[in-house]
Amino acid sequence: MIPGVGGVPRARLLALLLLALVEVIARALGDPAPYIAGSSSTGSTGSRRVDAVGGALSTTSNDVTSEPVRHQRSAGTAPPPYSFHFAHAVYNVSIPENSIIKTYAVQPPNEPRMGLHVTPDLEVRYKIVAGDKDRFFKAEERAVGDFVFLAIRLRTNNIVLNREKGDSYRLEVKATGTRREGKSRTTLEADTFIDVRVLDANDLSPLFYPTEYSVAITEDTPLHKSILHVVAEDADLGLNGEIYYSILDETEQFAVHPTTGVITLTRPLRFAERALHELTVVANDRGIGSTSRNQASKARVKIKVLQVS
Ligand SMILES: [Ca+2]
Ligand SMILES: [Ca+2]
Repeated sequence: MIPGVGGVPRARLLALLLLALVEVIARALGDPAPYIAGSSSTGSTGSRRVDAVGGALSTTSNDVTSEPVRHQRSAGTAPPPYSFHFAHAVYNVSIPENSIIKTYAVQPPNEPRMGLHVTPDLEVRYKIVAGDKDRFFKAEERAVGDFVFLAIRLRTNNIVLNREKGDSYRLEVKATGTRREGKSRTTLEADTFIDVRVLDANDLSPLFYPTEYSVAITEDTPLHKSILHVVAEDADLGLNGEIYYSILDETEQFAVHPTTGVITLTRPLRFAERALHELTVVANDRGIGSTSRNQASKARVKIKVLQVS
């Protein structure tokens, strides 16, 4: 039997002891390490928290991960002060050439969103301050919650982006945040760069230069010998500018190499049968989605046959 102490009833003392025992068991089950390693007295609570901050941040236990927060708050650490800045120094966007007015440039997938975190009392404006001397682009702001998105779009001035003239632009964008309190006004500023890549459209046709060719060869010219080299060019990018040559006329006498433009003899020549051959060579690009402006280009080729005595 446990006697009463200092006038405290025996039943109440028993209840208090039981409660203390339950608490010790509960702590030991929930977070056993400090109790195994250290003393079990209530004085160990402070050092237990320090242990959690110093060494147990990577664990997934709810008890342990909540400890650093309580510790930081008790130490009086304030959250970092608000800072008006872009999270990145450079952002990437792209836009197709020949896009119509007001077309928006788009970010590649998984890129960080462009814009600024703001406080509710800030009014934000974006402005392109450098890198756009032809005035193609406009910066726009769109506020969603506490984030003001930065969007880049084409102006309405009908100047058309031409990748063949300029395939990239580095825009410097300045953000201005204004805070009004009564008659006083505070202004904050931040800068970032936007790299704009202009995407190719297959808007050019191959062009022959020259457009007329003539050559004289003897009738005993060996088969598969190179006779002539025609050349066409297309300033588009990749397949849009890769050229495919073919002969328009039906002929078994000559062939043109599809990618080099070299014309070769494929049947023996006979001066007595034909002294002059005329061909039309066509150049197409290999791009898809050709526009109506994009047409095959043609060259005239004259091959004179010389008699062998
Ligand atoms: Ca082309
Ligand atoms: Ca193009």
